[in-house]
Amino acid sequence: MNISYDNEAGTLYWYFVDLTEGDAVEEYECPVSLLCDARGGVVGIQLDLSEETDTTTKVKFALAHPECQWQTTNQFLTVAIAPHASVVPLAEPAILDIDSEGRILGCDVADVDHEKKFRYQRLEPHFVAIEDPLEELVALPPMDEAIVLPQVERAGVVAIVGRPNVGKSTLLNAIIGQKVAITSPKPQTTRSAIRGILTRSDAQIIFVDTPGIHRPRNRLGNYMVAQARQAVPDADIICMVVDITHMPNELDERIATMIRRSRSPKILVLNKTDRPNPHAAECLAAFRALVPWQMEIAISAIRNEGVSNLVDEIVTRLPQGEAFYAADQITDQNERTLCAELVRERIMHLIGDEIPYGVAVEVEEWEKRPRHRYIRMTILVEKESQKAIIIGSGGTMLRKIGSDARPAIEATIGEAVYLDLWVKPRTNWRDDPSALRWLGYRNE
Ligand SMILES: Nc1nc2c(ncn2[C@@H]2O[C@H](COP(=O)(O)OP(=O)(O)OP(=O)(O)O)[C@@H](O)[C@H]2O)c(=O)[nH]1
Ligand SMILES: [Mg+2]
Repeated sequence: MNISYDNEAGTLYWYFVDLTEGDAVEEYECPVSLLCDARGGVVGIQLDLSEETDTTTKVKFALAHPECQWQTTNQFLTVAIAPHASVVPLAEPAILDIDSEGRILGCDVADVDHEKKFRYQRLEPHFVAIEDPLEELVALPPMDEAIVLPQVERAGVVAIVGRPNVGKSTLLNAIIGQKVAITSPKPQTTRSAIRGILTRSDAQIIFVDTPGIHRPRNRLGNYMVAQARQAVPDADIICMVVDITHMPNELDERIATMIRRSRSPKILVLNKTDRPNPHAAECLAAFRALVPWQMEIAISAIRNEGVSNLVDEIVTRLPQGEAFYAADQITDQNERTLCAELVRERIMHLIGDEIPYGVAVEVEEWEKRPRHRYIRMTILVEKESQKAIIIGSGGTMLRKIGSDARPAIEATIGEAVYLDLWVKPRTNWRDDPSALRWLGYRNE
């Protein structure tokens, strides 16, 4: 295996063989993710070959060095030097080098963010110098400090599932004590599974907040529901959150059917108990009948009532195990994603009707300047007419979105921020596979 990193160009070169000039005769672009360990160090890459017509041949011929574990599932080629804890999709595709027999020799991955999380220390023993003197291999910054994992008796993953708008993300934030997931009165706010990590002296719990399970009407919806479904089999404990002020509907029944298949303990979380509810007894009986629950607990996520009891009950049911994350890590999302989400949250709150469902926000620039961090984001909408609504007359709405989001962003990154928002239409992006991939809405 032959790995190098050009610090200046921010490009990672990962070759499965020792290349000689002329070996590669063809190039091919494909989506790529970095595989990271619990500390955010890069330990592998994952190439998405699903769009390549001749994938099977190429995968069959993919060469692997004895040191790397490699597996191909669902048209993914995964190459790692150590077990990974998270998969981080990159915006830029990987460029694959293919030889005359169609074998993948390796790839280069541009635009790799090395500033904070994605460090290359674990790869360093595999690094080789780049021979071309013009492409000097710059020494990598060392990790700030060795991260010590906390000593705990129990550790595990808890999936938080439920239909849209029942308060799953509000619950996650209450548990973690900080905003790690955006919330809004509109259903389908959460789009991707989000990890919130709670470390106590006795246990580390990795909560996975999931998108509300609904009937999808586009590819984005398919992605969201798949994200929720995927969280269930991986979970050591499943919390189904319900809104106790409503009777269970067909979606609750579908979710119940899905979680019944799991052998993990299942907890019924009855949320919104702060609301008046004359039919509470009836609703409770109906929810109890859905699944053979290990326990049930009534909470008000918004008032943080019953939440610590829920956490205590979860800890007693966690398997014994070692911590996975450093004690101060509270989420697996990177700062940029979280900041883009905070802008989307403001849009969910400020803009009516269907428009927010067709909005995506991406960070285009993230630059440290003398007095502040300059952050440029694009708000993607589906139509020109929606662009006008987001901007508002004389730009008032866009300014309002920015001024509402900025304090939350500053609190998250701990720096003064200059937020520069732009709006761009991209027709029907929610059904456009390449746009979805670009925005990071793709399943592993
Ligand atoms: N009254 C009351 N409202 C709550 C409570 N928990 C959440 N909410 C509100 O319910 C709405 C939906 O909350 P979210 O946390 O975004 O719900 P979600 O289940 O994550 O929704 P999706 O991400 O769309 O699946 C928001 O307006 C919350 O403020 C609660 O305990 N009581
Ligand atoms: Mg949510």
